[in-house]
Amino acid sequence: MSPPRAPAPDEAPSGSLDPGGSRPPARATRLALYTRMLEMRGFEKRAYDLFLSGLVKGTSHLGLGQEAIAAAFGTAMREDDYTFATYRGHNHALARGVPMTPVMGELMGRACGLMAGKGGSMHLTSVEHHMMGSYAIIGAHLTIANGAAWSAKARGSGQVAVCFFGDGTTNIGAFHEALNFAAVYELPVVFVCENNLWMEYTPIASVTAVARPAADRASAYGLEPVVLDGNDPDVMHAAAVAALGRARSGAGPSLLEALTYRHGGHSRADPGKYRSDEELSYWLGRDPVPAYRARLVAEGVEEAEIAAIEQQVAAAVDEATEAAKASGPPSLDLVEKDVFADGGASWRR
Ligand SMILES: Cc1ncc(C[n+]2csc(CCOP(=O)(O)OP(=O)(O)O)c2C)c(N)n1
Repeated sequence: MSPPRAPAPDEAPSGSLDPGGSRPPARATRLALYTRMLEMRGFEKRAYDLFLSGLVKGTSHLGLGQEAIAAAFGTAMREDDYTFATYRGHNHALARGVPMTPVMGELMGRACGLMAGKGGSMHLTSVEHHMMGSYAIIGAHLTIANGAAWSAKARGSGQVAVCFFGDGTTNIGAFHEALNFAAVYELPVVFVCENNLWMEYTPIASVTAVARPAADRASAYGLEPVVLDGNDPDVMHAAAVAALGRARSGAGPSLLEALTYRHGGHSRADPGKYRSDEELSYWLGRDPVPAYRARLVAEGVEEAEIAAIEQQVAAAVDEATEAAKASGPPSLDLVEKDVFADGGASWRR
């Protein structure tokens, strides 16, 4: 059997959560979307350079190319809505307003890091910003997002939990359990599948029974199938507004499949050579950052205004880099703080 071909975004089916034909966001929102995407792009490019110069320790997974999804949700969410992300979570932390310096410091294992330099790239959490963690175990956080959503529902707080995950996650049992549970209890949760066509080194299409790994499973849980152009910030923003509104109104969960592509390999040590030049150049031609810049200019935003944003973001990335470099390693006193082990492994008994 030949594997199903991944659909191109323009083949996407539409559901009522699909914002096709909706009006573009207001000018200020569009500038915010561009600014956020630039911050993510500048931050992660710098993180990669710091890795090459030996300053970023441990592994890291970049979301270069996938920025439109995080930026759209970060811009559309209420300040107290919850974010749950995977190990590919730098963009989602920045999208919630976590400042660059603690994120950069965390990647570099410095005392100024978000987790005091002890967690690294895959463990970014800031309860203050309602960034409820980046999770390394595939699928585990969908059920945790349900817990946050259930709590919000019980408290009547109006908060929504948004849970981001990759296409490979749709073949994990926890994905199906979480979708069923959320649908049965009508939880205020939005599940966002960032379908970048690849799992770790495996094309999702080669190991999945359906062509659209998230959307084609939606009807099993009474949900609409929605496939979106995940590289279009306007489309993603409209979809985020619709799904958040649906959750907040008590209508229950949504499952969105956003088609996108990671420009690099799976993790920092992977050059991603298993992908064809043709595929890579197709998706580099759909890079959301320059495409959105061109759209803004074509629609009347002054070059000077855009250039000022670009300068501001570049300066912020430099500042965060220098601040993180200037910070020392975590203090030894922290070694036994925030860990389960008590030194005697009594929890095993
Ligand atoms: C339960 C579990 N199984 C296997 C792994 C190993 N693993 C790490 S990343 C990955 C691929 C995940 O692909 P996808 O969900 O598409 O996310 P992406 O990396 O594309 O963002 C796998 C299998 C894991 N972390 N957790």
